[in-house]
Amino acid sequence: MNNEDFLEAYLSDRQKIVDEALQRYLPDENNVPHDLHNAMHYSVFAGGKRIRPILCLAALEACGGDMAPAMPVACALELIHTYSLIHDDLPAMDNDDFRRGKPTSHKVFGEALAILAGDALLTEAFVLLSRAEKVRLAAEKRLAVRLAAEKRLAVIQEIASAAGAAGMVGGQALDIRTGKNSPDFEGLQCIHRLKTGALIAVAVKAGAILAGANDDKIQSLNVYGSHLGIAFQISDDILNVEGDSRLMGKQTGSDVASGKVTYPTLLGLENAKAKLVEHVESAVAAIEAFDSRALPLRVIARYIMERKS
Ligand code: GRG
Repeated sequence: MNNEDFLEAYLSDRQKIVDEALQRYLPDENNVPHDLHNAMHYSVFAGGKRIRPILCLAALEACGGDMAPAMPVACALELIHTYSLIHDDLPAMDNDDFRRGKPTSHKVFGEALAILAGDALLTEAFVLLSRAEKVRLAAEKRLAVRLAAEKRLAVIQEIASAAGAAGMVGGQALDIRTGKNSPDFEGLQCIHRLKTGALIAVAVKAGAILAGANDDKIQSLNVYGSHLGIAFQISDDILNVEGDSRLMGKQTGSDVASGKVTYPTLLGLENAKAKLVEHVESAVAAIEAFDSRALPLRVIARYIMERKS
């Protein structure tokens, strides 16, 4: 199997596992209040790629960890990501009507409910993070293993700070404040290291912590995740310039039209592409010492460079 076929099979298998877990973990759509639960389900199952949970599981796998007890953590990352997109699309922020080819949450449910659906997803993520997944090791013995409390706490702290004012929310605030104010390259890197990079980097780091990896490995994976996070944002900016709007499920060209400063507008398209390659290569180099169990992380890094949506 070549790397491309491997990646396709790997992503589709992991997406299926994550989707099944999300169906199990998310409060039932029929719960009261119906419209709130409907709005939560609408955005969680609107066709996301599940890249953050997949990265968490791939890092775990690279460190020899067991996937089942980590599923609530992987899914919590997706809930936080989904909340951030719902709020990012609001009229007070990016005011976007479409995401993933579908009307955005506030277009379907109204602004107030979209805000609340985002709030509820963020809160639900911490319900999941603090929850211990029971894993039946042997059906007849009904054995259960739970994530050790200290690992769970370390992961909760890492994810909370990556999602909050020192991470994603802080990056969004910087972006809103300085985005159009022509930030220089350093300013742009700072915004995206926080806004997009922090959650991607912590997804990888959480996987390593859950697997019980040593400090060296956690550090290497953190470097991998940080480069990948920036690479992800650069590729998103490039797709906004030359991506296929049908594959993206949203209008392309919006960054230039709105005068937003992005990697391509700041560096030029070719230099932005070169930066993307640089970050992907640095990510892959950071995990050079890992064995073949890190193959998914290596191919995902290449995928970030070549993705079409
Ligand atoms: C509102 C607190 C708050 C934060 C919003 C991440 C973010 C912060 C906004 C998203 C802006 C954006 C489009 C950034 C580009 C990179 C990115 C996060 C793309 C969307 O992530 P994907 O491609 O989405 O993983 P899917 O649809 O696959 O889930």
